[in-house]
Amino acid sequence: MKKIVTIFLLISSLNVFATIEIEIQNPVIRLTPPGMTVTAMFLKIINHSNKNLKLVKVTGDFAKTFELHNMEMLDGKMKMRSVESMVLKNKATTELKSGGLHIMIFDLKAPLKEGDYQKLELILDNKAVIEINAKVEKID
Ligand SMILES: [Cu+2]
Repeated sequence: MKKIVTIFLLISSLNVFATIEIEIQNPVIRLTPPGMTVTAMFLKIINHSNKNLKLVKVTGDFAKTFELHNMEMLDGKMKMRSVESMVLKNKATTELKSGGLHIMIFDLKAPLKEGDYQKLELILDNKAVIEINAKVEKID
């Protein structure tokens, strides 16, 4: 039963990507220790279109606040700060990864469980909404 659901989600996601020419790979949410309500999310976003696009917003029901973050060197230390948008260059892959660009998730409504999927929406500057299912994983 579980397998059928997963396959269906995959097909419906592919349809969305085909229309807007954006491909999402390996969306993962970092598993948090018990009691922690802040985490981060990583993924690869491939812009197959001829236009540069921007990721401007992330939403989801499982947490209260989603922010776009980047890491920067400040006084010799890596610090993260929120950014207004992330450029998705045309015909290129934008990688959100630990130590770089990432999506910050605040105020989780329930503890995350390893292997679970959480639904999110990525919103682009051209108003495209990309629905994704991100897997909760242990990430260093
Ligand atoms: Cu952050």
